[in-house]
Amino acid sequence: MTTSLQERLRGQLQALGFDEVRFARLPDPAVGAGLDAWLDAGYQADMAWMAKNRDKRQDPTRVLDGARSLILLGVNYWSAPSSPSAESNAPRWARYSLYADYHDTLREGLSEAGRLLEEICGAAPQDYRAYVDTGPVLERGWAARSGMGFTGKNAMLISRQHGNWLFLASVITRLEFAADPPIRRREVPGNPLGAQVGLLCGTCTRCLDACPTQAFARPGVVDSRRCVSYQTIENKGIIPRALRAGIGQRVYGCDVCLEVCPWNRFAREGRRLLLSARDDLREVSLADLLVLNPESFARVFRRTPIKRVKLGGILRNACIVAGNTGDPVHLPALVALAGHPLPLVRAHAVWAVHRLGGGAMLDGLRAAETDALVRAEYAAEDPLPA
Ligand code: B12
Repeated sequence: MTTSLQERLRGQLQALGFDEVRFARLPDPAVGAGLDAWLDAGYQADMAWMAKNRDKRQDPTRVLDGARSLILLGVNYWSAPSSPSAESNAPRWARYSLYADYHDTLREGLSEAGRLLEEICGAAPQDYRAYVDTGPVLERGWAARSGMGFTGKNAMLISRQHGNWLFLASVITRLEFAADPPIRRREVPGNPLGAQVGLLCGTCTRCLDACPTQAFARPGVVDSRRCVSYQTIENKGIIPRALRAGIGQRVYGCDVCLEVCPWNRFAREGRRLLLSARDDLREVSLADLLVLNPESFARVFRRTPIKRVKLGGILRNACIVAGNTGDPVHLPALVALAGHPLPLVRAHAVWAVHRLGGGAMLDGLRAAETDALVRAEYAAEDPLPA
């Protein structure tokens, strides 16, 4: 590709709403070097799909035969914090979830990107594949390789312009583009990820220290089993009792290791050309969440990423948050949830009721409980035979 065509493409993609547009050349085995160790340690928890396409994830040319380049795209989703909710125990949402589902909105941008590749660079539709999250591509590693930023000790791709508030997307293509250089190469001895982790972090360890569940196995390496983001979003089952207090008020995802990063001082409000804010979600109170039913769940969370955890998941998380408030005002709603049709919800409601000192309110339900997981929660609270 000539430099002028590559730069024209970059400019048009930026105009479309991609704040960062960078290029990398394939292959580069260094990018996938840490994946085996991560999977072998079991850090993917129950995300079996992470191990399934291991070879493809390590080498995008196995995803698209004859691929020569990757286009790495970043969308700034930072927006200044709005005034805090009047409710002191308001549920906290991962910042990214307060937008219409980025998988949908960025996908529209990616189909435009495909059209530009065809128009400007003469690509045929079979010459490229575009992904946001959805493909077996190590988006952060490749983004670091292309110099979009560096991999922080918090494992995030940190940009010097945007901090860690970038959504990433990628296009694998058979076209040949000139690679953008990584920020700087440096080996970090003893780090299994090899290159570059924490490159511009200096001695800062704020993210590692702030993690409420000690999820970092080492700098740059997240053990999903301990990560609040994994537990509240990806885990479909019981959340380990030992982690529940650390979840605090986080009802969906966790931004602690992002929020504390000093590089965010450079972040500026995004253009949001490819995003659609859902500020209405900030108004949803914990009390609202605890009485969600299938209809209200579908209505409130329509088109957001939160819908993926389904009603049972959000009620489960809300029970934990309610238990963590220490506020007995939530007891009536929690006792009602201890009789919910889903055992997953009942189990966490039982925990929360006990945590708020209302165990005696469950005597009738306890006697009638038949599900083994829920009975285990009763037994854990009160070791007398259930
Ligand atoms: C699985 C997954 C998770 C899992 C596991 C997280 C993890 N640390 O791997 C869970 C559910 C826990 C999770 C949580 C979150 N996630 Co997530 N997640 C993914 C997903 C689908 C795959 C990540 C993956 O491959 N992990 C495996 C490990 C081994 O890979 P890795 O950490 O990326 O490390 C590699 C590189 O860093 C590389 N490397 C490091 N430095 C360098 C330098 C050079 C030069 C080279 C060559 C290579 C290299 O070595 C490693 C191995 O190859 C990606 C989307 C995608 N397809 O990439 C989104 C993604 C990583 N998640 C994202 C987000 C936003 C989050 C959350 C912030 C959500 C939230 N608020 O709750 C948290 C953050 C947790 C954290 N600190 O990592 C964004 C990150 C954007 C960014 N700026 O970094 C992504 C890219 C989604 C997207 N399309 O925007 N996530």
